[in-house]
Amino acid sequence: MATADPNAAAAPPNDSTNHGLRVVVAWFVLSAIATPLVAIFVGRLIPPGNASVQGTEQVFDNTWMLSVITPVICLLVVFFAYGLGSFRATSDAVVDGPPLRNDARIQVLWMVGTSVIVLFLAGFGTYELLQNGAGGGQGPNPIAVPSGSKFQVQVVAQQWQFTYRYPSLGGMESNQLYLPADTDVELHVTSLDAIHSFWAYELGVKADANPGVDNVVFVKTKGPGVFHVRCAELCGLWHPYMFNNGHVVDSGQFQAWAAKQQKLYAAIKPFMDKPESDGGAPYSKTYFPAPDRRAG
Ligand SMILES: [Cu+2]
Repeated sequence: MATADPNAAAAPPNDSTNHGLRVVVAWFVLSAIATPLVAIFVGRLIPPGNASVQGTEQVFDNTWMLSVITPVICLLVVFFAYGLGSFRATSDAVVDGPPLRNDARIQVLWMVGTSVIVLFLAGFGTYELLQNGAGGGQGPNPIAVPSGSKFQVQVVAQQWQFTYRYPSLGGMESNQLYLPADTDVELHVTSLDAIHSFWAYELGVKADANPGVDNVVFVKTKGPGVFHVRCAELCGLWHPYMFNNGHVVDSGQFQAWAAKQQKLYAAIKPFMDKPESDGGAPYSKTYFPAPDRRAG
Protein backbone atom coordinates (compact mmCIF):
# COMPACT_ATOMS: atom_id res chain seq x y z
CA MET A 1 0.00 0.00 0.00
CA ALA A 2 1.45 3.31 -0.99
CA THR A 3 1.88 5.85 1.79
CA ALA A 4 2.30 9.59 1.44
CA ASP A 5 5.84 10.90 1.85
CA PRO A 6 5.89 12.47 5.36
CA ASN A 7 8.44 15.05 4.18
CA ALA A 8 6.38 16.22 1.25
CA ALA A 9 4.43 18.79 3.24
CA ALA A 10 7.60 20.36 4.61
CA ALA A 11 9.61 20.35 1.43
CA PRO A 12 10.87 23.83 0.57
CA PRO A 13 8.43 25.49 -1.79
CA ASN A 14 9.58 26.33 -5.24
CA ASP A 15 10.52 29.78 -4.09
CA SER A 16 11.91 32.36 -6.44
CA THR A 17 11.54 35.22 -3.95
CA ASN A 18 14.71 37.29 -3.61
CA HIS A 19 14.93 37.27 0.19
CA GLY A 20 18.34 38.94 0.22
CA LEU A 21 17.07 41.92 -1.77
CA ARG A 22 14.03 42.28 0.50
CA VAL A 23 16.22 42.25 3.63
CA VAL A 24 18.62 44.79 2.14
CA VAL A 25 15.82 47.14 1.06
CA ALA A 26 14.10 46.92 4.48
CA TRP A 27 17.47 47.46 6.18
CA PHE A 28 18.23 50.56 4.07
CA VAL A 29 14.81 52.07 4.68
CA LEU A 30 14.91 51.44 8.44
CA SER A 31 18.50 52.72 8.72
CA ALA A 32 17.72 55.84 6.69
CA ILE A 33 14.90 56.66 9.11
CA ALA A 34 16.47 55.55 12.39
CA THR A 35 20.05 56.89 12.04
CA PRO A 36 19.21 60.62 11.76
CA LEU A 37 16.60 60.29 14.53
CA VAL A 38 19.16 58.66 16.84
CA ALA A 39 21.85 61.22 15.94
CA ILE A 40 19.57 64.23 16.48
CA PHE A 41 17.35 63.21 19.40
CA VAL A 42 19.17 60.45 21.29
CA GLY A 43 22.80 61.56 20.97
CA ARG A 44 22.43 64.73 23.01
CA LEU A 45 20.80 62.82 25.86
CA ILE A 46 23.97 60.82 26.43
CA PRO A 47 26.03 61.89 29.47
CA PRO A 48 28.04 63.74 30.61
CA GLY A 49 26.56 66.95 29.15
CA ASN A 50 28.10 70.25 28.16
CA ALA A 51 29.69 71.75 31.29
CA SER A 52 33.20 71.52 29.82
CA VAL A 53 34.88 71.28 26.41
CA GLN A 54 35.80 67.65 27.17
CA GLY A 55 32.20 66.89 28.21
CA THR A 56 30.88 68.31 24.94
CA GLU A 57 33.43 66.27 22.98
CA GLN A 58 32.41 63.12 24.82
CA VAL A 59 28.77 63.74 23.89
CA PHE A 60 29.87 64.30 20.28
CA ASP A 61 31.93 61.07 20.29
CA ASN A 62 29.10 59.06 21.84
CA THR A 63 26.63 60.48 19.31
CA TRP A 64 28.94 59.47 16.46
CA MET A 65 29.44 55.96 17.78
CA LEU A 66 25.72 55.51 18.40
CA SER A 67 25.00 56.70 14.87
CA VAL A 68 27.53 54.25 13.42
CA ILE A 69 26.08 51.26 15.27
CA THR A 70 22.44 52.16 14.48
CA PRO A 71 22.54 50.61 10.97
CA VAL A 72 24.25 47.53 12.43
CA ILE A 73 21.45 47.11 14.97
CA CYS A 74 18.87 47.78 12.23
CA LEU A 75 20.38 44.92 10.18
CA LEU A 76 20.10 42.55 13.13
CA VAL A 77 16.50 43.56 13.82
CA VAL A 78 15.43 43.31 10.16
CA PHE A 79 17.20 39.99 9.64
CA PHE A 80 15.70 38.54 12.81
CA ALA A 81 12.17 39.76 12.08
CA TYR A 82 12.34 38.70 8.42
CA GLY A 83 13.72 35.30 9.34
CA LEU A 84 10.97 34.74 11.90
CA GLY A 85 8.29 35.77 9.40
CA SER A 86 9.53 34.03 6.27
CA PHE A 87 11.43 30.92 7.33
CA ARG A 88 9.37 29.56 10.19
CA ALA A 89 8.20 25.95 10.04
CA THR A 90 4.89 25.61 8.22
CA SER A 91 3.96 22.16 9.48
CA ASP A 92 4.55 19.93 12.46
CA ALA A 93 6.83 17.60 10.48
CA VAL A 94 10.39 17.53 11.84
CA VAL A 95 12.68 17.76 8.83
CA ASP A 96 16.10 19.08 7.97
CA GLY A 97 16.21 22.41 6.24
CA PRO A 98 17.85 22.85 2.87
CA PRO A 99 21.65 22.46 2.89
CA LEU A 100 23.48 25.77 3.27
CA ARG A 101 26.80 26.57 1.66
CA ASN A 102 29.21 29.43 2.05
CA ASP A 103 28.52 32.61 0.21
CA ALA A 104 31.88 34.18 -0.59
CA ARG A 105 30.38 37.59 -1.40
CA ILE A 106 28.65 37.86 2.00
CA GLN A 107 31.77 36.67 3.82
CA VAL A 108 33.97 39.25 2.10
CA LEU A 109 31.41 42.01 2.62
CA TRP A 110 31.09 41.09 6.29
CA MET A 111 34.84 41.06 6.91
CA VAL A 112 35.44 44.30 4.99
CA GLY A 113 32.46 46.04 6.60
CA THR A 114 33.34 45.11 10.19
CA SER A 115 37.05 45.87 9.64
CA VAL A 116 36.27 49.32 8.24
CA ILE A 117 33.95 50.13 11.16
CA VAL A 118 36.41 48.95 13.81
CA LEU A 119 39.42 50.71 12.22
CA PHE A 120 37.42 53.90 11.74
CA LEU A 121 36.36 53.90 15.39
CA ALA A 122 39.95 53.22 16.54
CA GLY A 123 41.26 56.12 14.43
CA PHE A 124 38.41 58.40 15.44
CA GLY A 125 38.89 57.59 19.14
CA THR A 126 42.65 58.18 18.99
CA TYR A 127 42.21 61.50 17.20
CA GLU A 128 39.62 62.66 19.72
CA LEU A 129 41.82 61.53 22.62
CA LEU A 130 44.77 63.57 21.36
CA GLN A 131 42.70 66.69 20.67
CA ASN A 132 42.41 68.25 24.12
CA GLY A 133 42.95 65.35 26.42
CA ALA A 134 39.75 63.38 26.80
CA GLY A 135 38.97 64.01 30.46
CA GLY A 136 40.66 60.81 31.61
CA GLY A 137 43.75 60.58 33.79
CA GLN A 138 46.89 60.23 31.65
CA GLY A 139 49.35 59.38 34.39
CA PRO A 140 52.30 61.53 35.51
CA ASN A 141 53.55 62.13 31.92
CA PRO A 142 50.53 62.94 29.75
CA ILE A 143 50.75 62.44 25.98
CA ALA A 144 47.90 64.76 25.00
CA VAL A 145 48.67 68.14 26.53
CA PRO A 146 46.51 71.12 25.51
CA SER A 147 48.53 74.17 24.50
CA GLY A 148 48.59 77.38 26.52
CA SER A 149 48.71 78.11 30.21
CA LYS A 150 46.68 76.00 32.61
CA PHE A 151 45.30 76.60 36.08
CA GLN A 152 46.56 73.87 38.40
CA VAL A 153 44.51 72.16 41.06
CA GLN A 154 45.53 69.11 43.03
CA VAL A 155 42.88 66.56 43.98
CA VAL A 156 43.80 64.55 47.07
CA ALA A 157 41.53 61.58 47.76
CA GLN A 158 41.38 59.80 51.08
CA GLN A 159 38.90 57.66 52.97
CA TRP A 160 36.34 59.23 52.57
CA GLN A 161 36.59 62.69 51.12
CA PHE A 162 38.38 64.80 48.53
CA THR A 163 40.64 67.72 49.41
CA TYR A 164 41.74 70.28 46.84
CA ARG A 165 45.05 72.12 46.90
CA TYR A 166 45.88 75.19 44.82
CA PRO A 167 49.65 75.55 44.19
CA SER A 168 49.19 79.00 42.61
CA LEU A 169 47.56 80.12 45.88
CA GLY A 170 50.44 79.09 48.09
CA GLY A 171 49.39 75.45 48.32
CA MET A 172 46.13 76.49 49.97
CA GLU A 173 43.73 73.64 50.56
CA SER A 174 39.98 73.43 50.75
CA ASN A 175 37.37 70.71 50.97
CA GLN A 176 35.44 72.49 48.21
CA LEU A 177 36.36 72.44 44.54
CA TYR A 178 35.98 75.85 42.91
CA LEU A 179 37.18 76.42 39.35
CA PRO A 180 37.22 79.61 37.30
CA ALA A 181 34.93 79.63 34.23
CA ASP A 182 36.27 79.34 30.66
CA THR A 183 39.68 78.22 31.88
CA ASP A 184 42.08 75.44 30.98
CA VAL A 185 42.54 73.43 34.16
CA GLU A 186 45.23 70.86 34.92
CA LEU A 187 44.14 68.50 37.66
CA HIS A 188 46.71 66.44 39.55
CA VAL A 189 44.88 63.52 41.12
CA THR A 190 46.43 61.48 43.91
CA SER A 191 45.46 59.59 47.06
CA LEU A 192 46.55 59.31 50.65
CA ASP A 193 45.43 55.75 51.28
CA ALA A 194 43.33 53.37 49.17
CA ILE A 195 42.65 53.53 45.42
CA HIS A 196 39.90 56.06 44.69
CA SER A 197 38.62 57.57 41.47
CA PHE A 198 37.93 61.27 41.03
CA TRP A 199 34.80 61.62 38.91
CA ALA A 200 33.64 65.16 38.15
CA TYR A 201 30.60 63.94 36.27
CA GLU A 202 29.30 66.96 34.32
CA LEU A 203 32.86 68.07 33.47
CA GLY A 204 33.49 64.73 31.76
CA VAL A 205 36.47 64.07 34.03
CA LYS A 206 37.32 60.71 35.55
CA ALA A 207 40.76 59.82 36.85
CA ASP A 208 42.10 57.14 39.16
CA ALA A 209 43.50 58.41 42.46
CA ASN A 210 46.36 56.17 43.53
CA PRO A 211 48.64 56.68 46.52
CA GLY A 212 52.08 57.84 45.43
CA VAL A 213 50.94 58.64 41.86
CA ASP A 214 50.44 62.06 40.28
CA ASN A 215 47.69 61.37 37.74
CA VAL A 216 47.26 64.35 35.40
CA VAL A 217 43.98 65.19 33.66
CA PHE A 218 43.02 68.24 31.62
CA VAL A 219 39.66 69.96 31.43
CA LYS A 220 38.51 73.25 29.98
CA THR A 221 35.60 74.70 31.94
CA LYS A 222 32.73 76.55 30.27
CA GLY A 223 30.26 78.96 31.89
CA PRO A 224 29.45 79.04 35.62
CA GLY A 225 27.56 76.07 37.06
CA VAL A 226 27.47 73.33 39.64
CA PHE A 227 28.79 69.83 38.98
CA HIS A 228 28.89 66.62 40.97
CA VAL A 229 32.03 65.01 42.31
CA ARG A 230 31.93 61.36 43.24
CA CYS A 231 34.40 58.68 44.13
CA ALA A 232 34.01 56.05 41.41
CA GLU A 233 36.13 53.28 42.91
CA LEU A 234 34.95 51.08 45.76
CA CYS A 235 37.23 52.38 48.51
CA GLY A 236 35.84 51.12 51.80
CA LEU A 237 32.89 51.31 54.12
CA TRP A 238 31.80 54.90 53.42
CA HIS A 239 32.57 54.93 49.70
CA PRO A 240 28.91 55.66 48.76
CA TYR A 241 29.07 58.88 50.82
CA MET A 242 32.23 60.12 49.14
CA PHE A 243 30.61 62.85 47.07
CA ASN A 244 30.35 66.60 46.98
CA ASN A 245 29.36 69.46 44.69
CA GLY A 246 31.94 71.36 42.68
CA HIS A 247 31.47 74.89 41.38
CA VAL A 248 32.52 76.66 38.21
CA VAL A 249 32.31 80.39 38.90
CA ASP A 250 33.26 83.58 37.05
CA SER A 251 36.67 85.04 37.78
CA GLY A 252 35.44 87.74 40.21
CA GLN A 253 33.63 85.15 42.33
CA PHE A 254 36.62 82.87 42.16
CA GLN A 255 38.96 85.59 43.44
CA ALA A 256 36.56 86.36 46.29
CA TRP A 257 36.26 82.68 47.21
CA ALA A 258 40.04 82.18 47.03
CA ALA A 259 40.72 85.21 49.23
CA LYS A 260 38.30 83.88 51.86
CA GLN A 261 39.82 80.39 51.76
CA GLN A 262 43.36 81.75 51.99
CA LYS A 263 42.40 83.67 55.12
CA LEU A 264 41.07 80.46 56.67
CA TYR A 265 44.10 78.50 55.51
CA ALA A 266 46.61 81.09 56.80
CA ALA A 267 45.75 80.02 60.35
CA ILE A 268 46.96 76.45 59.80
CA LYS A 269 49.60 77.09 57.13
CA PRO A 270 52.59 77.09 59.57
CA PHE A 271 51.53 73.65 60.83
CA MET A 272 50.88 72.32 57.32
CA ASP A 273 54.26 73.57 56.07
CA LYS A 274 56.23 71.53 58.60
CA PRO A 275 57.98 68.42 57.20
CA GLU A 276 55.87 65.28 56.97
CA SER A 277 58.04 63.62 59.63
CA ASP A 278 56.96 66.41 61.94
CA GLY A 279 53.24 65.96 61.22
CA GLY A 280 53.01 68.58 58.48
CA ALA A 281 51.81 68.14 54.87
CA PRO A 282 53.50 70.80 52.72
CA TYR A 283 52.30 71.04 49.11
CA SER A 284 53.82 68.20 47.11
CA LYS A 285 53.01 66.20 43.95
CA THR A 286 52.18 63.15 46.09
CA TYR A 287 51.94 62.41 49.77
CA PHE A 288 52.99 59.48 51.89
CA PRO A 289 51.37 59.93 55.30
CA ALA A 290 52.43 57.77 58.21
CA PRO A 291 50.59 54.41 58.24
CA ASP A 292 48.72 55.26 61.43
CA ARG A 293 47.18 58.28 59.67
CA ARG A 294 46.11 56.31 56.63
CA ALA A 295 42.84 55.20 58.14
CA GLY A 296 41.59 58.76 57.67
CU1 LIG B 1 36.94 56.78 47.39
